[in-house]
Amino acid sequence: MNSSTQNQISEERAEYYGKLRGHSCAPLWEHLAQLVTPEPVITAIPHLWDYSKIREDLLHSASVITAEEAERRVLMLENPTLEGKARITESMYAGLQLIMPGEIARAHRHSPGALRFIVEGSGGYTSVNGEKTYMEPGDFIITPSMAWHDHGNDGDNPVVWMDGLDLPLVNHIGAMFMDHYPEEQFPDGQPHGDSYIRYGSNMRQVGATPDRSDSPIFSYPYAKSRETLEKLSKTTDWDPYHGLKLEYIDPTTGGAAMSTISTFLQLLPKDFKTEEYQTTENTTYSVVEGDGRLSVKVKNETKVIKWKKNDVFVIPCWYPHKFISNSDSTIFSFSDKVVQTKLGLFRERRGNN
Ligand code: GTQ
Repeated sequence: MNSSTQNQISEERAEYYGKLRGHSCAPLWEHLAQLVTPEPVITAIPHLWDYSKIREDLLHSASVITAEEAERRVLMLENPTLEGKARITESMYAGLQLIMPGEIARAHRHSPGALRFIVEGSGGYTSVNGEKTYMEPGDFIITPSMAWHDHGNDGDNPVVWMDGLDLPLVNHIGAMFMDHYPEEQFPDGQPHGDSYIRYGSNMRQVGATPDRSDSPIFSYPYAKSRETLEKLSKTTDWDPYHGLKLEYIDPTTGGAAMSTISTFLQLLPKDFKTEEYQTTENTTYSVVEGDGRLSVKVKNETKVIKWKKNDVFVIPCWYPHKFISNSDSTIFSFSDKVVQTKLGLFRERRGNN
């Protein structure tokens, strides 16, 4: 084919494509290779937020805006490649929320589900449908889709937690709803700890059927989960890819505690090195105790990310990675695994073959 015939074809095609655009159509054959790829092509990158550095920015926010004015005074953690998109990974949102003593973040509800993972401070609480739950560092709290919730701080020091929401997923689908409660706070209903008493002892009242798709337990206290990890570590083999990793579950179903977000707490003992692992999960981590490194392959280069207490870091879909701990470490994490599993999309690769 000589070049003038080729030019003629491309001109002909360009004209044809232009006409297609006018009819809201497009030629798949020009896009197929970018659309359907042999392996995931991910924009988000592995990244770490150093808490010792952003803590100052976060505390500064208290002098810039009140919780009342902000409604939620949160620094969003945006993946560097997803700037302006309110995403820490393609599917999940994360932020650090600050409540100063005496402040109240007013009651609202929304279709995205949310979790809180407490980073520092005592005396903070979340009220979920009128059940007040006080929160301590390391506690994991659920505010299910469309549950009324407000936050406050009855203590003497700033309280900080990580918010994790399925906001990008809900936004993508479009099923976004939000209401403000007419009062600042939802009226007190059940006493503090009620849901834990009802559902936290592997028993339930005859005839009791929880009416939602998330765990009826709002709060999973760290003291209990940490003790479980400690005791299990004496009797259980270490998983070469995860150390000792426990998933928070809904005690009424045995499934994930939240319907759209998987949540985990894992223990890596001092000097533990995990084997290379790759997963379609998009995972956000919050370090509770200890320090170590993450070795992650980004386009054939190995990037080393150092993590320590209170840092947040992300490993998006399909980046091969290994953990190396310097000291006994516990790490909380949340991901979209439960959604991927329900859709039949979850994949993992253990080892490097
Ligand atoms: O606490 O309800 O980080 O609605 C983002 C949206 C927290 C919350 C966020 C929210 C909340």
